[in-house]
Amino acid sequence: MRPSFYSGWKHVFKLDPDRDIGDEALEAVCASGTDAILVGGSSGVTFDNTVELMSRIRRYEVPCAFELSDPACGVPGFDGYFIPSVLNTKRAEWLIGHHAAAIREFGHLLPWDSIVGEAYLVLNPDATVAKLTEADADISPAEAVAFAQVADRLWNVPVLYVEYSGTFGDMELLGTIRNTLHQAHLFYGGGIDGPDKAAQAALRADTVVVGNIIYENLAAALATVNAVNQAVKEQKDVLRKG
Ligand code: 1GP
Repeated sequence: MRPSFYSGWKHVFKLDPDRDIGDEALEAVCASGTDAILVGGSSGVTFDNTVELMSRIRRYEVPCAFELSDPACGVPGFDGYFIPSVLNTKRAEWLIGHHAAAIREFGHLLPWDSIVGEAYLVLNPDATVAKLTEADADISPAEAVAFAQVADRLWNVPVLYVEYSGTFGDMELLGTIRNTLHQAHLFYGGGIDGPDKAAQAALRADTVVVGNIIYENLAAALATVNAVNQAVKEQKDVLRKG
């Protein structure tokens, strides 16, 4: 059976171990009513800064998962682990090579019951993750949908993550991708700077990921929790009545 610890998440905050967050802000984030905290970052993530952030988040009841992209940062104690692959990378190691090498070495240590594969579709060429993985982010909507279908239909990935990190994405494309998905759970992240954009994304993705704005405008970040829940509720009401 696949792990499904993430299946009810509508809203998550993503915290970067390589960025500073004060105790008060962290408490506000963890007690905000978000469904989970996702720990991860594209650069500067180490075992030590991951342990430190996890132990601070662990003071609160909110579920906490980790995007594990470097086996050297395999910190135990999270509620779940996502192992990312980049669908549209030009370099095979970011799709499968690093994963195979890590499993060869550490596979016997991995808590498989709480590990989920996460297929990233990186669509902002300026994002750090796009540069790091040499993702071919300037692709047409039809190509993006095709990548999503490979992940969903051919590979049966549990999670498809449409990643626009740093900029707000094409909501029409996100909706199209969602409509083509057969089984994958859809994460959306990128450029959500307040309730309006959070609500738009919530109408199209299963889980909305809010990152950078936490560090820039905490009040706006916190307002996204209610916006997502409200949008999901209104959508359900419409579907029920229709
Ligand atoms: C980053 O998708 C997340 O991996 C969130 O993006 O930082 O732009 O909110 P932002």
